[in-house]
Amino acid sequence: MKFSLALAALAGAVANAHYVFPDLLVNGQSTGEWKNVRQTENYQNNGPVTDVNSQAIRCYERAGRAQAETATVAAGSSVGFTARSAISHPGPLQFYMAKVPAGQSAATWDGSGQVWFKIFEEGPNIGSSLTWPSDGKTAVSVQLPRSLPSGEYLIRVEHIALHSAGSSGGAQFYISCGQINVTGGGSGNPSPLVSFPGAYRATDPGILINIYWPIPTSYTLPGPPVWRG
Ligand SMILES: *[C@@H]1O[C@H](CO)[C@@H](O)[C@H](O)[C@H]1NC(C)=O
Ligand SMILES: [Cu+2]
Repeated sequence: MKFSLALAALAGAVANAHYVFPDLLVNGQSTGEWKNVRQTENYQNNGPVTDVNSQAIRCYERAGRAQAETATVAAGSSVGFTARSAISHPGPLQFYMAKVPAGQSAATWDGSGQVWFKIFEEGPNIGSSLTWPSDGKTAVSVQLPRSLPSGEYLIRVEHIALHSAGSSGGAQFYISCGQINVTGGGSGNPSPLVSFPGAYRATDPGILINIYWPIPTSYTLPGPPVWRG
């Protein structure tokens, strides 16, 4: 009994430092909690994904969740996510998107295959220590490229916590996927395309890294280069 109480207390302490991305933001306005965002496995305990080769690295969605709805968003709009309670670990922020294949819908498509492209990446400011612009934020957003073709997409937010990343498997991935229907888009050709899992290795220099000592003089974001539209 004492043992389980101690474990429960420990779990509580750890959960407080973790976070989830539950609400979609369209032009800064929340559309509701887990409404246009697929409910994640960690929706109660806020815990991270640590295995880059797991299915969870894609959207971390909870088996048996209620189906999310798809939000209509104009190309060029700001789309983002709330972070609950806040991004409380140091690390990079990235956004990816994947176009839903013809004949499928954002509500049910699983996001498999070499379909994901990166639309945003944010590394550290490097000085006498690394500082991360996302630190402490309760919401994060990105502008959708105006040349993005119209249609349904998954949009994936990813914050990688690097405080324990000096040993393999120590990086913590916080992920959500939103479902959007882009209107008024263009004729861009998003690339390069990667898969999740597949895009990352546990040994990537931006994933297996001691961010404290020796103080890094550079930082390499994991994944493909950003598609600039
Ligand atoms: C996406 O937007 C198009 C154009 O307005 C519309 O025809 C289609 O029904 C929408 N799909 C969804 C799933 O909202
Ligand atoms: Cu944490």
